[in-house]
Amino acid sequence: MSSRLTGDETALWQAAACVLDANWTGAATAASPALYPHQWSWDSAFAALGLARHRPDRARRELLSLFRGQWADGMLPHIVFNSRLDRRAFFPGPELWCSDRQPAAPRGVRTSGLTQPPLHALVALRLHQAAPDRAFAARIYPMLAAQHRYLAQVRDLESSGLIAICHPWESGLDNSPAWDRPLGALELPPDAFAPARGPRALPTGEDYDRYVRLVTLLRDTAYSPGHLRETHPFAVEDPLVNAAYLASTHALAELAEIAGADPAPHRERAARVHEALLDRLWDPDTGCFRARDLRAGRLLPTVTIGAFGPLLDPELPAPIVRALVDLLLSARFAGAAGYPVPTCDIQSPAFDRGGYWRGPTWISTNWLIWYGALAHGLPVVADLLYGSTLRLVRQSGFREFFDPFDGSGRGGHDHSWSAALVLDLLG
Ligand code: 9WN
Repeated sequence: MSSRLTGDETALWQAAACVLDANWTGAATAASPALYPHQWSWDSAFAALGLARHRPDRARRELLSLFRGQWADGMLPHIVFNSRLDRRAFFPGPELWCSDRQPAAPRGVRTSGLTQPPLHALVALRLHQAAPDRAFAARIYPMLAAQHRYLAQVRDLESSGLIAICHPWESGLDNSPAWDRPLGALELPPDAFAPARGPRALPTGEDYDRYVRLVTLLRDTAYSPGHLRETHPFAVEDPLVNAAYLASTHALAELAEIAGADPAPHRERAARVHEALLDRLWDPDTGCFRARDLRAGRLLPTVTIGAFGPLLDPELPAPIVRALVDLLLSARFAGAAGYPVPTCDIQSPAFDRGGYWRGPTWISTNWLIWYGALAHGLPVVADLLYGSTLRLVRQSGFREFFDPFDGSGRGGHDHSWSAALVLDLLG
């Protein structure tokens, strides 16, 4: 804990550290004790950032434990199931994915068959910068390189440089209005049915049937690259996912140097992703980034929090940075929300202040924008994000998400990334 914290900040720091301690399973951090008792991929990356401030040895174990779930083709799954938990602890559990029947999946650990925003190399580099450990860097580098190889070889569906998600869950922003069109276009078989899920039901109904339908299509084709490229109905290049990929590709180049490997291929890839982000996802007419639906061949209409993801690109041209800041501070986002940043444009008909990723403010997305703003030398934006994020947890605790107008807490309690990222913010 930093010695320059005020008494109030010290109390917040200690409360956040308690949440991470309580959610530690012995090898990893449960994303949320009651709702998400397993290890989720991007949650784990965020948890590691908090652990680095609190228990650095656990931060490294967190990442290594996640990579136990890595498939032989490099795919890093979005859930690594805790085998000690009852199989009813979470739906959908391991049975939906059948990883035990996939030749590429690891033995002895059950996982999902999807991935999530690849923030891990960025986080591994930050761990190294906070407490240099060459042996850890050398150990994790090949795993990260394999993850990135998989993304470049299997997920760059149009050889554009950008990676595609093939399920809303892969974005981390499950029910974001960004996915309404491609999800709505998905045909459901007449008997589609998804069982009710565990202790809460968000999102539900037809959306959920579609999520399960997409998994079924992937699983029944053995998660094959050919199916993804040619026929899978949901294929989207998302600005937030690709910005995370870009930031991690830069970090991977630095980790390669630390590990004694060649950074050049990562630098080349980063240059390509940067170009493709601008060419394919920047919409000059509306002055913002949008996700691209590869199946329909067009940009998706709703402006969401994903639009700000490219602030993670260190080479984003200054006029574009300015346009993003204007949008962020406008009445469509932070300008109208008492507790920014809402996850959807407030003026969009799809905005829903309580609707999970359709409006509420989340600590994870606030942290990403804060981090990008700092890197671009935008202290006003960074301070706004820092202040509003701490206000949220002071007022409502380490909740899963928050009402963007009154800051009330929603969803799960003691959510790991809400605690971890507050530790990182407090420094
Ligand atoms: C699906 C664990 C995860 C987060 C996601 C969040 C939610 C799962 C769900 O919880 O997703 O993977 O069942 O809704 O949307 O970002 O990683 O916290």
